[in-house]
Amino acid sequence: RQSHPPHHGGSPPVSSASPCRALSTRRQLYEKDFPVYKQPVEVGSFSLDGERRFFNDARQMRYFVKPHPRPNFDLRDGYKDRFVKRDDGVKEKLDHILRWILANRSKLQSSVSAASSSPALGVDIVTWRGHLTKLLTTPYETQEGWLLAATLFRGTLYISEVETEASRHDRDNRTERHEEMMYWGYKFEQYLCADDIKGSPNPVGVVNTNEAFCTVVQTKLADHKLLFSGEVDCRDGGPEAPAAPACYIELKTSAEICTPKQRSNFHRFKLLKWWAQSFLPGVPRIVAGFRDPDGLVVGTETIQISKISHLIKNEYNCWKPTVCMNFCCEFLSFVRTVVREDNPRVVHLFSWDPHQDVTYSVHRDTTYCFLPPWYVEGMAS
Ligand code: 0WD
Ligand code: CA
Repeated sequence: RQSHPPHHGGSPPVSSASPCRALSTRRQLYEKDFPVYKQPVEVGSFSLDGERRFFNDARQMRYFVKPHPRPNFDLRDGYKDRFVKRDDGVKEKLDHILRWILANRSKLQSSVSAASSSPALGVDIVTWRGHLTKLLTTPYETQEGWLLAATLFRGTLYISEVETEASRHDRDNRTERHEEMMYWGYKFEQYLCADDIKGSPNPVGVVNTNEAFCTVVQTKLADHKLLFSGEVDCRDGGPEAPAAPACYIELKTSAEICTPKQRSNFHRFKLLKWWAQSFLPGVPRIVAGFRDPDGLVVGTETIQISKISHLIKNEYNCWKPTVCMNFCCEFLSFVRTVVREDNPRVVHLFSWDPHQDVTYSVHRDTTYCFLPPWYVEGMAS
């Protein structure tokens, strides 16, 4: 049995008796019943254009076009001459979501009473879907830690990621091969997506990773009312397609699977990340492209999110969806217990490294502050 600090020496992971300073990420603590997770409802969407400008509409929505069963997509095509890459040194924090909230405040507040104890927005947590994905996979993560900044403002907790030193180092030291492989996922999207409902993909166009279509969903995890946004690759534009988010399709690429060992690793590591990311916003399926080492897509497969838990059941020592969801839920409870001061100038920085507990530090009027003045002032008027 692993040793761990005495202040949370057993279940429950957060002690209510003494002020809690840390949260355990040990898997066994979270092997409980699956928590209540309400069907996510899309409350809106927004778009970012080729220059990363925000639009309060769905102009960047794309439509899925079913590929040939044996496609011959060359994912390397255009990397040198038809690629506009987003500047990932620019940290946008929650800005786009905050813009969306200000523009759509009336839609959110309408159902909320004027009682001062309830959050003015009618939600407990605002964040990116990607940050929640990291929380879901934390009990199984052995490589990369994270830093999450939290601020309580008008009764709502905002959670925004801070880049770790290690991640900054990796970003500054990517190999040319890695840089190119990061392009492959976007190129795959271009082969499968049309800009118009009756259009066709344009594989000779420019890939611009500034462009994004993001859904905004509302849901509830146990007693946490969540509002989050996530980037969506495309939708099913057919006449039978269900309403959003059920019509959305996530596109992924992965190395071709040739051996039982590769299949097992795919189930144990990649499917965990894929499941967590799409389960959160209620995206029901993934279209995966399997590529060879030269970036040629040799086959595609549709994966239903609801079938992933069955697919992995035969893997020894595999991940469990309930552990992911219970950990995320306990982390949000932990944050809400710790962060009590309602103040846009205060940040609690939650920090986690693999094989460690989650800990935090408090920062007042520092560069960790992430709620911009235009948002704080916009919410006051
Ligand atoms: O720290 C972050 N992760 C931040 C993300 C900080 C500030 C902004 N963002 C936002 C961007 O506005 C972007 O549009 O990330 C948005 C996507 O958010 P998400 O859906 O919550 O992120 P995630 O689920 O991690 O990624 C979804 C897709 C990725 O697709 P794949 O299939 O590779 O998972 O969004 C892209 C990527 O294509 N992506 C990003 N785009 C912009 N900025 C980022 C990022 N930092 N990370 C992933
Ligand atoms: Ca994708």
